[in-house]
Amino acid sequence: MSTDRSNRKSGFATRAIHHGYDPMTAHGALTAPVYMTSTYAFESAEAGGAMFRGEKPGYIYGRTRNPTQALLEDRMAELEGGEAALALASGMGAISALLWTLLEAGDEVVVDHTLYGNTYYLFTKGLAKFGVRATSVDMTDPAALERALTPRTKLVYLETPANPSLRVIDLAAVAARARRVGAKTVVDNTFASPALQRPIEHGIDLVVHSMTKFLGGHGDLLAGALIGPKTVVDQVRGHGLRYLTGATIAPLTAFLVLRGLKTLELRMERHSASALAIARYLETHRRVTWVAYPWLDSCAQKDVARRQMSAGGGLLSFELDGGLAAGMRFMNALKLITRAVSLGDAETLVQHPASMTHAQYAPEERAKHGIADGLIRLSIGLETAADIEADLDQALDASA
Ligand code: 3LM
Repeated sequence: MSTDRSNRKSGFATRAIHHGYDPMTAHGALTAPVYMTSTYAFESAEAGGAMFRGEKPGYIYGRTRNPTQALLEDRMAELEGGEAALALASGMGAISALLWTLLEAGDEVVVDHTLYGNTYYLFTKGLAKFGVRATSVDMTDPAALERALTPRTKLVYLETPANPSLRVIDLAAVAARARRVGAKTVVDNTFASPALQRPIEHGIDLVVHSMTKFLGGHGDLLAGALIGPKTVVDQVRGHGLRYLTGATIAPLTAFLVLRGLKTLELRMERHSASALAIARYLETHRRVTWVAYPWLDSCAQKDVARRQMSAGGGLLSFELDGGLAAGMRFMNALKLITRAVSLGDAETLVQHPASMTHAQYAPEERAKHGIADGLIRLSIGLETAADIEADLDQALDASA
């Protein structure tokens, strides 16, 4: 079905529901088919050979491509405003397939100060084994990034808002500086999702996602994505996915992410509205020492956030008076809110980064990277906001 019946570009939600699929190509089925197949028949022996040589288009084998996956890829490229996309088995699958494809021994990468724990580990421990050097800088200060760039810098990598500190980084400022030394920029857009922020529109080259989170949206799958220039996406499919990782998304998982995308905009609006209300509530609570949320007036990067995001998203972090011990009592006193890692689900989730998602960092590294030991991260779900707030309220009282 064409989503563009006039010259006017369809809105985000319309494209998230319709882009790339015409029911008339599949017996009128409203929902796109799930192709549960590992391999594909060749019309002739010669045709198979031609497909392997890249002379004839078509599907060969399920590790690199499946029609349900292809629809998800078309839709993700459309929503992020990129030329092409690749869907993979997990966020870490997407990140590692990309890095292993683009980097080689002797290359340097510059990464932001605060990254998801396993991404940090991949850069500082994983890639180091293969001769790639990662330098970490505070990219909220573009001058610090500028000083760290060298002629050997191949990639500049960041998350914004960052996990778990919610620091916001100026995408256009990073893109401009990296371009001067010919380095590619990669942004992990998991926290915002394309409904709230599209890094490519700000000059960023490549976007990665953990689709496990807001894009899937229901806590029932693991998946990842990479969006960017077709040449790079093809290269990652042909190397990073095909033989460096084999991190293939399952057809049924691709279907579930497509289903999640249909309600993405609606969910992000609700996640953001509830998270802002709760961030404001926490900020005024006598037991809370500080709250990090991009849409708060107290956010140091609030102007940048408002320039490049359309709402603050569903994540917030805070610390209690009494630090770590008080935080643990608070988490254990929660009744509605679930103690669990991950984020972007319908359920509100709470976790302690220092001992959970960011336990990969050594304690002194966490301190250096702005991940306080007492920091608590909330992923605000889709429940009635007053119920989330009431649970926080009773747990804050109980943890005093
Ligand atoms: C978490 N994060 O709770 P998968 N990029 C970002 C992420 O937050 C994550 C990934 C990539 C969490 C998962 S921690 C044990 C649970 C910004 C994951 C990796 O491979 O799909 O999990 O994505 O913060």
